[in-house]
Amino acid sequence: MFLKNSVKILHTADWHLGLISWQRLVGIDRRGEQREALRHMIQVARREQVDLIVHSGDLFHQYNQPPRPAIELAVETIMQLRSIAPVVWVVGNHDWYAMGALREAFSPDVLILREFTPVELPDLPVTVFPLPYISLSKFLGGKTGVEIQEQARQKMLNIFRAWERSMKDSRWNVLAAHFTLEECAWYSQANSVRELFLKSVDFPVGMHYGAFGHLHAFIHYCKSRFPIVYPSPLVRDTFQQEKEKTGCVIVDLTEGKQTHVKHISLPSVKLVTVDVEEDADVLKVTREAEEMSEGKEAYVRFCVKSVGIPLQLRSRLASLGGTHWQTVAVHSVFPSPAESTGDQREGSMDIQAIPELFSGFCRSMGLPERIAGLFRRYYQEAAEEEGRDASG
Ligand SMILES: [Mn+2]
Repeated sequence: MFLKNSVKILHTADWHLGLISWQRLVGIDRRGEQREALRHMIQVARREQVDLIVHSGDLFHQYNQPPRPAIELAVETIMQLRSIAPVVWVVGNHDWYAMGALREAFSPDVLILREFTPVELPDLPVTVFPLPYISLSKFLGGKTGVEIQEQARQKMLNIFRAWERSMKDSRWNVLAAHFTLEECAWYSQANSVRELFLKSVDFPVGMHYGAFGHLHAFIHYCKSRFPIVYPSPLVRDTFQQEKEKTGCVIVDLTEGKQTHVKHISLPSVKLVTVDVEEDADVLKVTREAEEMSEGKEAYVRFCVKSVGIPLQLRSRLASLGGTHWQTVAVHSVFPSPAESTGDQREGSMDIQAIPELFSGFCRSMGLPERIAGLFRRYYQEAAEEEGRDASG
């Protein structure tokens, strides 16, 4: 018989308790939604009879003191989970400053990992290798400049080498990290200037599972020596995640078998984008939002195909809502001739569109046409200057 047999883990991350979304227009407190999702997560942990719960960071949203109700929800949930199985929490980028307020909140048997030191769990054949979030400049002691990714990589490799001494054949080695895996760096949360990117090839041999957090999506990366998983966030916090899953994962580690990873969706509010023509009929737009939310609770964003949205239309759209849905954002999207697709559409525009965009902005703000004219002139001059430089 093997010492380690099998172990079942509930892996979660990115709860962002305290999150208030879409503050520019309305400010939606997501606490109710988060509470509901967590209530289900506790049921999942109980039903699956998990042996361990790993939280891979961003328990809280606020960098500073999280609001009291968020702390209460965190403590309540963590303590309930703790009654089912041991809880390990690896600190994420959003958690650092909240720690001060929390040191006393959790019972000492909730393991809060803030250092890169491996921890052998006392009652389970599991060793956790923690990588709590640290910014690039902090990791390198304030150093900046070129090749900082490479410098950071070397330093990280030294840590991994030291870890190898803590790896035992008789235990499950679980990497718990709040970082971007370079292979997944195309996700929107990744930022190579501020953040250290990890390469899967660098991780020490002998790891069994990578419990990651930080990228807000369900990602099951299988091209490394062991599965690396981002379990998805608790709620969708931006419209870029409109199509992404939310929830947690159940991981089955069994001796002699392939690691089994199962995503569990938890209830969360739908996000719906409705495209609107500049001269659209508001009734028709309302019907469309109604249909697209499919009778489910939804937060709706209107994307108006126009350079700058007339104030009246903006406020009409902002006030729309139904029994299940409400408007949380009104955006202006530049209508491109080759209808771009996907989430990049807000950023994709022709450079010549900028004066148009600005004059649309002036109209909607009630600024005199003269200002738009001046802008157009200086913009053209700058563009020509730039052209001369390029050819010379
Ligand atoms: Mn996060």
